[in-house]
Amino acid sequence: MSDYDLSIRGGTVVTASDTFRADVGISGGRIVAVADRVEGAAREIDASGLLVMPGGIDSHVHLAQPSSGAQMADGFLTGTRGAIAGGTTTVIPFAMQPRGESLRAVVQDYHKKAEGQAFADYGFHLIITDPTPSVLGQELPALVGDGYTSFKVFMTYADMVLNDRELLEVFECARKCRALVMVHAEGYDAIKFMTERLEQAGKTAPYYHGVSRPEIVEREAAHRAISHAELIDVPLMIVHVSGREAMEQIRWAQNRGMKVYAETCPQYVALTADDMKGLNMDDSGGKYVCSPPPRDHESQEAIWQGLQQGVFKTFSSDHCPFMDTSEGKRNPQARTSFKWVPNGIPGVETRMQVLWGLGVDKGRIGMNEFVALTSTNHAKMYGLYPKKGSIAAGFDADIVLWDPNKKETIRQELMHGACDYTPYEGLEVRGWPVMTILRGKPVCEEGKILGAPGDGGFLARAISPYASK
Ligand code: DUC
Ligand code: ZN
Ligand code: ZN
Repeated sequence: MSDYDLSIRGGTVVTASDTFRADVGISGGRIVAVADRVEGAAREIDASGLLVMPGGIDSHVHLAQPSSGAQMADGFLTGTRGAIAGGTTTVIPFAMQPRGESLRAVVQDYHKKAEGQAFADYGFHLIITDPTPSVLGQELPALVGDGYTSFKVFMTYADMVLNDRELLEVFECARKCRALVMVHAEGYDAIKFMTERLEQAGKTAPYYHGVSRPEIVEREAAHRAISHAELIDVPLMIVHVSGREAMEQIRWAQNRGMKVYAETCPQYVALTADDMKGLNMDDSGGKYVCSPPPRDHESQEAIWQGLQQGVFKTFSSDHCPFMDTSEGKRNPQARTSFKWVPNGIPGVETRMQVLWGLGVDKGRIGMNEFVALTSTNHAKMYGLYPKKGSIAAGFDADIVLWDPNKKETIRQELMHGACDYTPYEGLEVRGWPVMTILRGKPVCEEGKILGAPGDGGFLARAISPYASK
């Protein structure tokens, strides 16, 4: 009998706080030893020259989510296949409540979509679009008790927007049941107004998507959400922050001692509004349409400052993939106006490489910050710690072996999801995942998938320590 099922030997362990040389011993899917020497394993992996980091946790992805006018490119199978190929072992997608439907039914339906399909572990956030008395009084508190401990609300989109009264009611409910509220902060009326004016002027190409929702619109909504949270005295997570304007509102709240947290994403450090250019509908600008939209180089620098200064707790992909075909980005309606181009871009497989390549390799952030931003803080924020998110005895053996010297050019032919393009095509990076291990099982090596659908399981999550006042 071996002492361990698997050992990872000779590597450098990197956690959110430390970097040190150690072997890692794994038994029963868990880390059981982190020591100078771990010997006597049934299988040994030589990690010399590699970094041994916690598997990525991507707490903001959309898989198999219904969307008007276009079908999402990834379900659980292909989306999580991309995740493991990119070094991510846990994802938290959204179970979205269409208006008029019961939250519980939505969650059951979402479980059916995921069951037996996933290559990575997964939890669910909820999306609340219809905060009826029964949703807020019964369904939501019961679901929080069952491990769906966070939910998102929208301040824009006709079919999802909540008005101020509804936001306050939902925040009050979150406070009572200690759920963590995530907010999409963009103001509905301002976007609608801007869109109408642009369309009247014949400005309908994808580029005008960005013009219709400038940073001011995001800043206003962020401030409004923060004010509502202060009124109710509830913590808040503002997701997909795109630039300086909203970030300054968040920093202002944080400096006042408020529990306002923030997330940013690869598109806000690697893309700009110019990527949506091409002034007619046949150009490929739609491939970069997401919300909030990518901004400019000055905004990218602001986001780096926020990452360096701790304004942002998490770096997530906001993976929301649509094909660049008539089924997705170029659907017939989308060709008539930017307002119909489905909002979202793929990114779950490239999130870690973008942050390492542009962040760690360029000296903007350190390796420990990288681990915090891509794994540990997600686990802590969303009730998965101390099961996920670090390399220490007792944690699930979710590990990425990372080659900090491997140069690669991000390109579609390397991808493992179902989407037909990557918005980061041509980006040259140094730093790449060479092996991904899920609960002690190597599931991807050098881009080759070794895992199987169903390797990943559902994670009921604990109450977030960040959600409590
Ligand atoms: N919000 C997201 O979180 N993802 C994609 C589109 C959007 O509006
Ligand atoms: Zn959003
Ligand atoms: Zn999203």
